[in-house]
Amino acid sequence: MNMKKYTADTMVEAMQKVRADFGDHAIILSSNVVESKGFLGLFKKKSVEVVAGYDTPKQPSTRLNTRESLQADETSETTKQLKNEMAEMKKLLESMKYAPPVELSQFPDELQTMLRYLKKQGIADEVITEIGNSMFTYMKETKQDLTIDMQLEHVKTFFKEQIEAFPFGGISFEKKYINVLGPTGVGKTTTIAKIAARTLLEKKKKVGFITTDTYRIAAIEQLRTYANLLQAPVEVVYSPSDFKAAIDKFAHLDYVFIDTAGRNYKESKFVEDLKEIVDFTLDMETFLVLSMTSKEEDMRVIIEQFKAFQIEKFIFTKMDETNSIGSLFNLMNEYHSGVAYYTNGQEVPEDLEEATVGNVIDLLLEDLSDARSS
Ligand SMILES: Nc1nc2c(ncn2[C@@H]2O[C@H](COP(=O)(O)OP(=O)(O)OP(=O)(O)O)[C@@H](O)[C@H]2O)c(=O)[nH]1
Ligand SMILES: [Mg+2]
Repeated sequence: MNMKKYTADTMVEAMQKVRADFGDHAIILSSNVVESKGFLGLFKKKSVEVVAGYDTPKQPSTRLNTRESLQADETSETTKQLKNEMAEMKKLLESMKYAPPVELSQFPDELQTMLRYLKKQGIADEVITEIGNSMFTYMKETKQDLTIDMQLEHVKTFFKEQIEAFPFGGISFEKKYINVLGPTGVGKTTTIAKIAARTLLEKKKKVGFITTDTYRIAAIEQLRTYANLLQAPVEVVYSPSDFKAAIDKFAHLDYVFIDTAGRNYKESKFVEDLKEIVDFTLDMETFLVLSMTSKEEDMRVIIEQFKAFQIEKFIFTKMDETNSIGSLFNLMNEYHSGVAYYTNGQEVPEDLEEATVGNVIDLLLEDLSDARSS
């Protein structure tokens, strides 16, 4: 077997080099992430070291009588090799999936408060590294210290550039049906009641509610309570034909707010149930409601499950119950989706804010003053 060692900045680059030499027949024998010492402990650089090999293929046998046994031998040998290769690739892929954790100590002291703050907020490590690097570069190029206020401006600009292309703001008022989806207990019903109340009180529009949440009596009662306060009609639908009937009944209304049941949407069957009852082909805006108190990884699973729907924007609830909202930025970036509203309390309709690029960035950075004085 011919063997060769390759060093590259990324695994993708390393694999390109391997392929250039050995074609697609290369076997990865080992792979490592190595770290250069860097300068004064700064600029430590990670690179990937791969040892690859290429086995010269055996000459095909012409002896008919041993052909079968030889084939079996070769097949099991090849299968073994393939299996090893696949296990190796799997390991590599796993290690590539996760960016290495940010090492804050590699950055100058002046930047520590800001970077630690972002870390505490739960901003993704690769984003913190990018911010740290760009501030550090600026300091070196201008030979200037960055005061915390300058850093704040820098970070604001960074996030602004990152998110300003995404859609922000509440319902468009251009579509009659407004629908909220999301896991159990995140605040779907409360939030839709808040939005409907605003629509009725501020826009003076005729509104009504449809609920498909028939799993709990209390859920229907909860929505009825809000609807009664607004003197708005409610239809409870158990089937697609009920849904159709409710739509006909609400023909005279300006806006219809559709509340759905919170289920364990990690299970696809609940997602399918939703598709069955609600007619998503209507002139409809659909929002995915997520609670800021949920784990980012769990929210990610839910977002993946809801990819089957055309989700306009996120609605993030329970901002008041957490001090770390980094996941809001991480998820926006990852899924290129903006935010319609965020909610910060249980009061209907008060505790609802229409999201803008500016106010979500302010939310992220508002506790920095505490960090500065500590
Ligand atoms: N602190 C806080 N509580 C909230 C907020 N939004 C909703 N809640 C509370 O969260 C709880 C659940 O709210 P619901 O509106 O019933 O949530 P849901 O998503 O409709 O729940 P299911 O229909 O059971 O899936 C209630 O006690 C709400 O008052 C918020 O922004 N902040
Ligand atoms: Mg509900």
